[in-house]
Formats: sequence, C-alpha cells, structure tokens
Amino acid sequence: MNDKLALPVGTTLDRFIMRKQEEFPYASGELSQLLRDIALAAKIVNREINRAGLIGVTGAFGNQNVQGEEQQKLDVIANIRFIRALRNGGEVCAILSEEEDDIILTGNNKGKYIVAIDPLDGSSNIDVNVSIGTIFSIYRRISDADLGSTPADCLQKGTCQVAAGYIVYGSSTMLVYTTGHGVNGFTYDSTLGEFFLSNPNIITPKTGAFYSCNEGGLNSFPDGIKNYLEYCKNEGYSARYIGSLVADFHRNLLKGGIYLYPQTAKTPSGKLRLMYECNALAFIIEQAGGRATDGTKRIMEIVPSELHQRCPLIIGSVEMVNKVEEMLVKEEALH
Ligand code: P6P
Repeated sequence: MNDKLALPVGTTLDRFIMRKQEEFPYASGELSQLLRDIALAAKIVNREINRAGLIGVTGAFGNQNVQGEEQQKLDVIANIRFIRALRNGGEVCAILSEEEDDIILTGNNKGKYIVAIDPLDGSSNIDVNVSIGTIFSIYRRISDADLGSTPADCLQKGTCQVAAGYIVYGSSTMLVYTTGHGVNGFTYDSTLGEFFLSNPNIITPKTGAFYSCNEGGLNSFPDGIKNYLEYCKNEGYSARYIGSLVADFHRNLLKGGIYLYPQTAKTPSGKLRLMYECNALAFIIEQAGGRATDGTKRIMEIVPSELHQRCPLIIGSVEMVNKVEEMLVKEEALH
C-alpha cells in the first residue's frame, strides 16, 4: 500500500513524520514523537560509530550478553543511547533490547508504546569498518496503563507492529521505516544533523540475482535449502554476504535478492531473533512487496513465547522466497 501523500525527495524526516501524521485525524502525536526520539539516538550512535577508532570504543567490552555473545563496546554504548532516548522521550512504557536480559520498564506508565530493539546489529564488523545497523519494532501496549506494563506487551506477534525500521551505518547512514503505509528511506547529512527523504515509497523487485547466506553451515542446512542454494548457482546468481543483516537486507531490498539464515546444527532454531530482528524486517519487506518466512510460516504470524527467541529467516524478493518454499515443501513431501 503506497502513501496517499507523496512528499518530495529532500523533505526532512521531521516534516515527513508531521505531514504523515496529518493523514490520521485522530493521531495525537505520540508515535511521531517516538520516531523522532529514535532518529535522535541514531544521530548520536552514528557519531560514535564514525569516531570509534579515535575515541577508543572499538573492540570487546569484556562481557557476554544474554545471547552468550561477546558484547562489543559499541553494542553497550548504542544500547545506553537508545534506552536513554526512549526513556527521556516519554512515549515508551517498556523496552525489549537484545543487550538486556529482561524487559526494561521505563517508568513512563502512561507511555502508549513498546519498543523492541537490536541497538547495534553486526557489531563484530565494527573493528573492520563494515556496515552495521540498528533494528527496531514499535508495538502499542496492551496492558492497562494504571497497572503498568507486563511481559505480554513485549510478546506480541509481528502483525501487531505499528511501525518498524532500521538504521544502516554504511557508506552513508540511512534510516528506513514503515508505519504500514509503504516504506521510505532517509539519508543522514551529518553537516546539517538532519535525515532527508532520499528513497520514497521503496518497492522491492519481485526477483533478483543476489543471494545472501553463510554457506559455512551448508552441511547441516535442511535439504530444501541446500537444493535452493544449488539452484542459485545454476541460475548464475551472485553470492553477497556481508555478515551484517541490516547491510545484506538493505541491498536486497533496493536491488532484489534473498537473505537466508536457516536452522543449522549449531543454531537449531536459527540464529536471528524474532522480536527485534526478524519481525521488523519482515514488516518492512512485506510493505515493500516482498516476503519473510521461517520456512514453514510467515514470520509475522509466529506467536512469541520468549523475549529472545530465535527463528530461521528467509526474506527478500517474493519470487525468490516462493522458490525456497517450493523446494522445502518438495523435500518435505519426500520424507
Ligand atoms: P554468521 C550478526 O551477528 C548477525 O546477527 C547478523 O547481522 C548477520 O547476518 C549474522 O548474525 C551473521 O551470522 O553466523 O554468518 O556469522
């Protein structure tokens, strides 16, 4: 579904958010303000990423997060920056962060929204200057404001998202988001401290020639995935895998392509997290005309049971995802 109101390239993010809010007569401005809060934190994190090598914030922090993954210093910094911006913004009653074991209650009991966030995804790439990203989902709270936020607020299906987006800190820094009315991309001009509309109404190509997958896990992939990867090679597709989900996703969104992180022996439920990686990108890709599945069901239909649960992810151009699904079903029928 595309936007009713087409705004020109060069529109600032602030003006874009304001003009889009005008399309909803009953909107009271909290979601708009929340998007601004996220953009503010992104500007701060962008600055620290760009100076990481100069201010001694590269490398490992020395802790492991709830995922058992080595936290990088910038993981911790980004987590602090986004949590602070969301808490101070006042619109959010609870935050689910990849870097926090439990839900963070912000104390804003009147806050209407929940944010699930991966503050800095792909952080192992920071020290080698490869693009990294932030991924976020926004949900409306379902708990009673007077009784305070509950875990159920943070365990909603992807179809309940009211907004989702990512920031890719790459050759340029871009914020891409949807509120369910199309997908728009904004490029950051650090000299002005503003995001400007650069990619209005993004529609992802129905097919593409890029496939993104860590084939190091090939031997333990499901047969249908193995068959699809063989198909990609026979079709002459190009393997493009940066090891940074947001960067791989962003390229495939714009150019057409598919990203696959299936279940493996090492990661039997897949590696990526449903609540703050897969759901957000699934919302975006569907709004742009693509698809996202775990191999058996639509990502946004998965009913969450744990805050940090993982799921296999197959996401990108609709015809490519359909082909994977076809091969998985065919293999399933043989057993
Ligand atoms: P592997 C980064 O840790 C991440 O979550 C994604 O950004 C990336 O696509 C994937 O994991 C890389 O995982 O197993 O290929 O190193």
